[in-house]
Amino acid sequence: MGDVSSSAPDFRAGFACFVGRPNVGKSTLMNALVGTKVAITSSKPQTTRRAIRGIVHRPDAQLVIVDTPGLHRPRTLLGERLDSLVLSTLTEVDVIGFCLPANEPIGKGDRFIAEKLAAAGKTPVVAVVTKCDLAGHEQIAAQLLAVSQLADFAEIVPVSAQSGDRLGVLADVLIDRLPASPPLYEGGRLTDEPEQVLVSELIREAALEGVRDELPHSIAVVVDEMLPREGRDDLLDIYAHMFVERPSQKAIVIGHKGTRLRDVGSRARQQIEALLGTRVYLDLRISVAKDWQRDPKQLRRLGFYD
Ligand SMILES: Nc1nc2c(ncn2[C@@H]2O[C@H](COP(=O)(O)OP(=O)(O)OP(=O)(O)O)[C@@H](O)[C@H]2O)c(=O)[nH]1
Ligand SMILES: [Mg+2]
Repeated sequence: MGDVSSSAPDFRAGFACFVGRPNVGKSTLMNALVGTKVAITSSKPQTTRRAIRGIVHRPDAQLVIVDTPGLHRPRTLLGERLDSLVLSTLTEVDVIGFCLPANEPIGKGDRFIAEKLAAAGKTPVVAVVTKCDLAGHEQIAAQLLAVSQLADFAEIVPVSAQSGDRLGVLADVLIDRLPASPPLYEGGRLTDEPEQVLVSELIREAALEGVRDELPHSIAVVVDEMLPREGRDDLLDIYAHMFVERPSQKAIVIGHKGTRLRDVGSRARQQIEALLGTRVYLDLRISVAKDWQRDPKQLRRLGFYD
C-alpha cells in the first residue's frame, strides 16, 4: 500500500474549458483567474467567438483555461460553427467547468448543455456557480441544490469573478483533475493568442459598447496589417476593418458625422496601446458584408472555418 500523500505529483499541467450559456460570465472568470484581460467581455450575449486560451501559473501547477463561446441552439451558420467549436473543445481537455449564474434559475438552455456534456464522455465536469456577488445567501444555497439535481458533477463551486470570492478554491478543484506533467507553456506567458487576434477582439469589444438588439452579433473585425511606422520604433500602424451585415447598421456604427466610429477607434486604441506597450495609430474602416453570419464564404474570410 502506497502512502497517499506522497503520491501527489510535484507538478500538474493541463487543460480546463469553461462552457455555459451565453453571458453567464465565462470570459470574465477566465480573465480573473489568469489575472489579466485575455478575452473580451460584454453585457451582450454571444461575445466570445473563439476558443481563447488563458494560462494560470502556480508554483505547483500550470492550468490552461480554454474559454469557449456560449453554447445555445444555433440560429445561423456562425452559431452552428461556434457550437461545433465548443463541442470539439470538450474532447480536448482534462476537466470541464460548466458555468451557471447564481442569480438566474436553471432553464432549458442549461439543460441543453447538461445533455451535451453527458453525451460528450467521461471528462469530469465541475459546476461553477458564477456571479455570486449578485445573489444573497439563500439564493446561492437554493442554486447549489438545484445545480446538484441537474447532473452528477465532480464538484460544485460557487464563485464571484467580480469580488474574487473562492477563485482560489476553483483553481484548486480544477488543478486536482490535471495530470502530472511538466509545464506546457513558458513561465509568464498568459495566452497563446496571436497579437493580431487580441487586437481585433479589443476593437470588437469597443464596438459592442452602446449598441443594441441584433447589432452586436452582426459586428466582425479583421486586422489586415500591423507594422511599425517607417523610421520609428515607438509607433505601430494598425489597419483594421469592421464588418456589419447591412447598410443601416453601418450608419448606426458610424454615428452622426462619424462621432461613434471615432469613439470606438479611440477606445480601442487605448486598450491596444496598453496591451502592446507601444503607441498605436489605428486606421479603422467599416464595410458591409451582407448577412455574413449565414454565408460560408464570408465566414471563411472572417476566420470561422468549418
Ligand atoms: N456582478 C458580476 N457580473 C459579472 C461577473 N462575471 C461576469 N459578469 C458580467 O456578466 C456579463 C457577461 O460576462 P462575460 O464574461 O462576457 O460572459 P460570457 O459567459 O463569456 O459570455 P459569452 O462570451 O457571450 O458566452 C458582463 O457584463 C460581465 O461584466 C461576476 O462575477 N459578477
Ligand atoms: Mg465570453
